Amino acid sequence: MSSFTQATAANSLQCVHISRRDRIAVVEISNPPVNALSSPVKQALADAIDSAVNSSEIAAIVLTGAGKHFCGGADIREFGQVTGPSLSTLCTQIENSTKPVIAAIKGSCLGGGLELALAAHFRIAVAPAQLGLPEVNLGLMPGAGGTQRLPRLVGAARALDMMVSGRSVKASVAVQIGLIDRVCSDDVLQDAAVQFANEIIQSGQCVRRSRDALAMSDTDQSRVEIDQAKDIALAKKGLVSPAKIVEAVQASLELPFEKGLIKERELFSECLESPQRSALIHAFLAEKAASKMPGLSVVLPTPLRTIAVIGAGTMGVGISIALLDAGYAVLLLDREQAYLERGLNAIAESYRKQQERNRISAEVKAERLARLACHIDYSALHGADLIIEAVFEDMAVKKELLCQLEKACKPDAILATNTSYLNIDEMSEGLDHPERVIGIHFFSPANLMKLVEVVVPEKADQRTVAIAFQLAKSMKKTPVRAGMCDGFIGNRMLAVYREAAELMMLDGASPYQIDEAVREFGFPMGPFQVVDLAGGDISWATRKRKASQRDPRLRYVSVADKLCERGWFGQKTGIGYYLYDKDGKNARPNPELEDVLSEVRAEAGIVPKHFTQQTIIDHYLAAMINEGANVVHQGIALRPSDVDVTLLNGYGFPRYKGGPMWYADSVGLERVLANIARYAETDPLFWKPSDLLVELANHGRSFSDLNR
Ligand code: 3H9
Repeated sequence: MSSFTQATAANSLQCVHISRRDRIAVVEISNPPVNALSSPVKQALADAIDSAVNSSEIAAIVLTGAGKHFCGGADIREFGQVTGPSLSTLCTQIENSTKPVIAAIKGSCLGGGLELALAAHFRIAVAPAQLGLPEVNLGLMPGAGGTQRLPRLVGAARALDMMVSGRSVKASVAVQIGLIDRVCSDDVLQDAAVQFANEIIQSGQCVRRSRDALAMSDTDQSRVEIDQAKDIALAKKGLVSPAKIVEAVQASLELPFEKGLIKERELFSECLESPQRSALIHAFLAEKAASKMPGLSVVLPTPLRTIAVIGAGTMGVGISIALLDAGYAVLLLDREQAYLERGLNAIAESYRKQQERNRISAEVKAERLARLACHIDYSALHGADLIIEAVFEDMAVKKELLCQLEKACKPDAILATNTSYLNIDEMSEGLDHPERVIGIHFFSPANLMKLVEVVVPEKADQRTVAIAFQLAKSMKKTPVRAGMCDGFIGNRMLAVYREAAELMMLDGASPYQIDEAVREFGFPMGPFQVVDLAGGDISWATRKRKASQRDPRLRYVSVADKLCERGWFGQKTGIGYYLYDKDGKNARPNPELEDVLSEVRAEAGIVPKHFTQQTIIDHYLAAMINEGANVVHQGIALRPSDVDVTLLNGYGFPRYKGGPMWYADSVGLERVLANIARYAETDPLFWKPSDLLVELANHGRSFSDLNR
C-alpha cells in the first residue's frame, strides 16, 4: 500500500475503499445495499478527499460506488438523529477541491448521491445509470446544494421538472442536457473514469465547478418554461415540499450561490420537520418490508417464463398487459372465441394508445403483442409455469375451473386465483395438489395499480408463496401478504369504512358532504363517487348474495338498494348519488336523492344530526383503523405497516399521511379509542373497539411498535 492509501485507510471505517491508479485516487463508497450516505460514510469520504487533496502523489480523484449503485442518497434511517459531517459541507469540500474530482456513476445516483456527483467537477456514467433527485417522494427536497447546482447545469425549468416530479433520467438523456459529460459502457466504468481524469490532467484543465456554470440564460422562452414548471409544482395539492423546491430554485436564479445554499438549508429543515416527511419515509420503508415475507429468503423460486391468464374480461386483460409489460410470454384463455377476440382487441388498443402518447415505440408494441397467444383449448396450458384465473367471482365456477386447470397444466405449475374475497382453502378442496394454489389479487386496472395481495391459503407451500412474491416483484408491483378471510386485507376494511359512511348518511350527513370531507383529507374520490363510478349494481348484487349472512341486529342502510331499485346505477345510467352528462362527466348532486334519504331516515326513526368535516373524517378513519387493528390481530396482515401499504397502494389513502395505522399513531391511539367509545354509545354493535387497539392504547403503545 502506498503512503497515500495507508494514511486514508487508517481513518476510514471500511465503508469507503481507497485505491490508486498512478496519480489518480479512486475513492469508492462501500455501504451495501445502496451505498447510502450514513454518518460513517460521510466522515470517511471527507477524510479520503482531504488526504487526496493534500497528497503530493495524487493529481485527480475518481469518486465511485462499490456494487450495483453509485449511491442511493442520504441515509433515510438517520433523519432526525445527529449525523456527523453534513452532506452539504462534504459537497462543498468536494467542489472546493483544487484537484479535479470525477464522479464515475452506475446504477442509481439519487438524492444526496446526485448531489455528490453535482459537486464533483466532471461526471461520467454507464448507459443504464439513473440520475435523479427523488427527495420529493419522501416529503423532502435536495438539501446538499442540489437545488442550486442542478439549475446552473441544466437550466431552471428542467431542474424544477426533475425535482418536483422526482423522476430520474438515464445517462443517455443526462449527457444531452449537460448533467454529465460522458457515457461509457458498463464493464469499463472505472478505466474510463481514470482515463478521463488523465485527459483532464494532461490538458492542463483543472477544476470546473457547477456553481460557476451558466445554463440559466434569461430568455423569454426559459421564463415561460420556468413559470410552467412552477405551476405544476404548486398544483401538487396537499404536499409541502414542491412549493419549497420552487422557492429554492427561485433563489438559485436570484441570489449568489452561497446565499442560495443558506436558503436551501432553511427550506430543507422545514421539510425535515414536517409530518409529511416522516409519513412518506414510513410509506417507503413499509413497502420494502411488505415485499419481504419472513422465511421466504431461504426458498429459491423457479424462474417463470410463460404465464396463462384464464378469462379475457377486464381483469384478465389488465393482468395480461401487466405480464406482457414485465416480459413474460402470456397465454390468454377464454371459453368463447368472441370473448377472446374482445380481450385481444382491448390489449391491442391499450398498446396503440400508449404508442400514440409516445410512451412506447412501435417496436416495443409489436414485441409485446408477439408474446401474447390466445386459446380456447386448455391443452395449451401445458406450456405455462403459472396460471392466473380471473373468471366470474363465484365459488362453484372457480372450484370447477381449478379442477380442470390442475388436470391440464404441467405437474409443478402454480395455480393462482385472482378472487377478491372468496375462501381459497375451500376453492382448492378436492385438488390433488392444494399446496400449489395461491391467491394473487390484482387491483383494477391491473396494468396500472401497484398493489397485489398475495393471499396465502393454509395448504400453500413455501415455494408457491415465494413464486407469487417473485412474480409480483418482477411486475414492479407492491406485494403484501394477506391471510384468509372475506375480502382479505383491503376489501375487508373497505366494507367497514364504506358502511361507516353509509351510517353517517343515515344519521344526517349528505353523501356530498362526506365525499368532500374524504377528498379534503386527501383521497382522490369520496366513497359515494366510487360507488357511482364502479356501478351501484355491482355492490347491490353482492349485498343480495350476502343478505342471509347479515347480522339482523346491525343497522342496515337501505339507501343504496333504493337507488338501484330505481335503476340508478351511477355513471353508466347517468344517475346515481350524482347526475351525469351522457359521457359520464359533469357530476352534480342528484336533486331527487334528498327524498330517498328522508324516506329511509323516517323509516328508521332518525332525527338527522349535524356533521362537520372533522367529525366525518373522525368516523371514517376510526372505522378504517379499528378494522385494520382487527386484521392485524387476527394475523390477516403480518404487521400494521402492511395494512398501510395496502390502503396506500390500492385504496387511494393519501401517501403523505402514511396510511391509516401510521395516521392513528400520529393522532394518538387513545384519541381514536375515545372516539370509538363515544360512537359506541349510540351504536355499540358497529362500533365495537378492536381488542388490539384497546390493548395498545391502554399500555401507551403504538402500531409502529408492532412493525419493529
Ligand atoms: C436525500 O438524499 C436527502 C438529501 O438531498 C439531503 C440531505 C441533507 N437510505 O429499493 P431496494 C434501503 S433523501 C437508507 O430494495 P433496489 C431499502 O430500505 C434520499 N436505506 O434496492 C432497502 O432496505 P432493506 C433520496 C435505503 O436496488 C435496501 O436499501 N434517495 C436508502 O431495488 C434495498 O433497497 C432516495 O429517495 C436510503 N437512501 O433500488 C432513493 N435507499 O433491505 C430511495 C434504499 O432493509 N431508494 N435503502 O429493506 C431507492 O429508490 C431504491 O432503494 C434504489 C435501489 C433505486 C436506490
